[in-house]
Amino acid sequence: MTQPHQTLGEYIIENQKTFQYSSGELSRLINSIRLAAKVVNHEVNKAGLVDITGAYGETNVQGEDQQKLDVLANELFIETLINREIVCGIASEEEDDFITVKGHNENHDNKYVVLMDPLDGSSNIDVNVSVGTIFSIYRRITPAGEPVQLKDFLQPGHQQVAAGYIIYGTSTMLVYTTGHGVNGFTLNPAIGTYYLSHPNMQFPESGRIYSVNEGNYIHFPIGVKKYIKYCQEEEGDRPYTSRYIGSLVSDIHRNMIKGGIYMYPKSSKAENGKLRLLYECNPMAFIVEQAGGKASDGFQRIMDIQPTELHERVPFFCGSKKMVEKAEEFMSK
Ligand code: AHM
Ligand code: MG
Repeated sequence: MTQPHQTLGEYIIENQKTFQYSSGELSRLINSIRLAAKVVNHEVNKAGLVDITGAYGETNVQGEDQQKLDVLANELFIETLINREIVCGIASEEEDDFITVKGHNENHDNKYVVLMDPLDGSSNIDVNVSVGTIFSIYRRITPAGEPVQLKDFLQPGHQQVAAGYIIYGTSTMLVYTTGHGVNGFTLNPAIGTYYLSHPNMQFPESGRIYSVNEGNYIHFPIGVKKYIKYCQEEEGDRPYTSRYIGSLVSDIHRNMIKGGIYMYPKSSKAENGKLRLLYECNPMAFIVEQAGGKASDGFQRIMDIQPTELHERVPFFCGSKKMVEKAEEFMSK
């Protein structure tokens, strides 16, 4: 039962027994993400004070400008996970290839792999707009004891055992699921503790917000264009409100609380859209579905897609169930 002012630490311990395999390993893993997130939060918050923002001069594997805080967040999460010896592998949006991690006594006995986008929406940092961290956890499919392999990372999203995000916003929140609903914890920065502030988060079945980069409108498929026009029509509870931060975690977090749809469709400029299946879409899809929403590529469930490469991209539509269904209806025509 939820108690008032329950901390994340208490919640993790209390709910450990609900995991299918409750060896405590997953709890320790989530604990280390919680720790790294606090450090990243500290860095993000002081970004305006120290000369830490701005392009780092390198580009990441997708050829985009990488910013200093991306690099820092990436290092911090990887370091924490390696030091705690609780995963067998890590894949990150900021790394070309996956990282093999050795466990205690240099063995390969650990069971979990973590995939993450250490700092999503980082182009927003310079302008003091919310950014986020996204993580996704799977059990390895290759036998423990051997080094982790690519196939351990290329699992469809429905195999996730946990997923979550941290939103560095007006307050910092950690929202995650282990397949038993979604819970949100807010950081009290004065004492460095996360408290359960949003128990059992639920996506409203329908909503009145649509979130899409309309600057790409001309390049969208006809079905998407028609759905956007539908959102803007004067009828019933429409027109809907347009809200787009350009920071995936923030846009979805808001829509989960208020009701809405987030879209990053394919376009004539980018045939699979922009977002990455493994680091962004699958973890967000798991959370969205666990909160009663829906996530699709416009035609099929995101979490049923069999990944073929680490950095693959996929069109993404997620949010209130009825709204995503409506968008799919327009696309199927
Ligand atoms: P990033 O991983 O390089 O930060 O890109 C992902 C971000 C999402 O947070 C956001 O929803 C989207 O890119 C915005 O893209 P655009 O500027 O094309 O609308
Ligand atoms: Mg990203």
